[in-house]
Amino acid sequence: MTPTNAAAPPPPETAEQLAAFEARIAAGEYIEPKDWMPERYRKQLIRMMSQHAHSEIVGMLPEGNWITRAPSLRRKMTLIAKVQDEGGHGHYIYCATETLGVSRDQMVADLLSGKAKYSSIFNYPTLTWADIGVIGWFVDGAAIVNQTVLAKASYGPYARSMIRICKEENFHKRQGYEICAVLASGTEAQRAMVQDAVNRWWWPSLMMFGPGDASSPNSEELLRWKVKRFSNDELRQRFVNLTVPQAQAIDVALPDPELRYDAASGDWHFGQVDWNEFWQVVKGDGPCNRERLAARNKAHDEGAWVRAAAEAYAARRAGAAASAAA
Ligand code: BYC
Repeated sequence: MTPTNAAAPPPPETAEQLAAFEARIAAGEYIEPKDWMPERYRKQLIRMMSQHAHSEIVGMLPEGNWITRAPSLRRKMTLIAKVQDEGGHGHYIYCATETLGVSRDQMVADLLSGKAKYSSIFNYPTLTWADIGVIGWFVDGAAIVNQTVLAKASYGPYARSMIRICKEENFHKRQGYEICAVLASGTEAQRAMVQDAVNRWWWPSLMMFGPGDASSPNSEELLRWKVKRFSNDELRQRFVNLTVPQAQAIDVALPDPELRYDAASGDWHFGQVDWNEFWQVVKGDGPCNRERLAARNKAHDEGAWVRAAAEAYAARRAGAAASAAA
């Protein structure tokens, strides 16, 4: 849902302004914060980018849950660094979203109240160490497919924030795939553990790309304005095509009896995603929705003293600077 700021309504848009904007998009130009843009473009970006930022922040929770239980010091250090990176991604995207005229306080308030969405994938539990491997492999893998394209989105600050994020996601994916490869060539129990995690995360990972094209109300506008460059279904297919050979390489089965290679299209055909489950999770009724929101609210409440201290420090510095200038 779009965060709301109490601001004066924007002036009416003229046909000339709209035509000039569409021409810039058609010419492949980037739109920058101070450029004129239709109110609808601004709103769509605020919706999508704030959801993306929230996803990065909430996405720290399922993996953060395993930092104390990582099986070696190397794995622990890597996981801490990864979770920290995700926090950084959230901050870049919040900053990019603020350039559209919405405050971070408002975005955070909408997340904490449950009004704003974040990616469905983070409402599933991390039950074993293998889940950490599979999140890196599937979830960061899916994010790379989606975000590499968003690095060419028409809104400059969003596109630029994606460039560094994608570089970091590549490390994340490799560490996850490596965890899976090690487990898959390990003992019988380790093989069973990674197979179980793959079975649980495969379908929710396909849901990350959003509803099928026919049920995606925002796609038409976002594609026309070149925020999205490919449809939800196209990116989902690209992810499946990339991931099947990776699963074969480590001898792990993907839990889809319909999976088969279609030589005519060059695609891996896959079965039906359970869209009832998807909408249930998106509407707040997934396995961990309540737990995730409670954890974010608790962290926010417990961080009140940090925000107060930062504000007091900033006020003191501003006061000192003012006296020095006087
Ligand atoms: N989950 O018209 P549609 C990461 C909503 S984090 C929840 O197709 P759109 C990581 C959608 O918002 C990276 N909701 O929407 C972090 C819309 O509702 P509203 C996460 C979903 O925007 C930590 C409605 O369904 N990536 O990598 O055209 C650790 C209709 O959908 C979902 C991003 O955020 C979903 N999966 O397309 C590890 C990518 N899908 O707002 C890793 C940026 C749809 O109208 N976002 N909805 O009420 C996008 O690319 C697009 O927004 C989407 C959806 C493809 C997700």
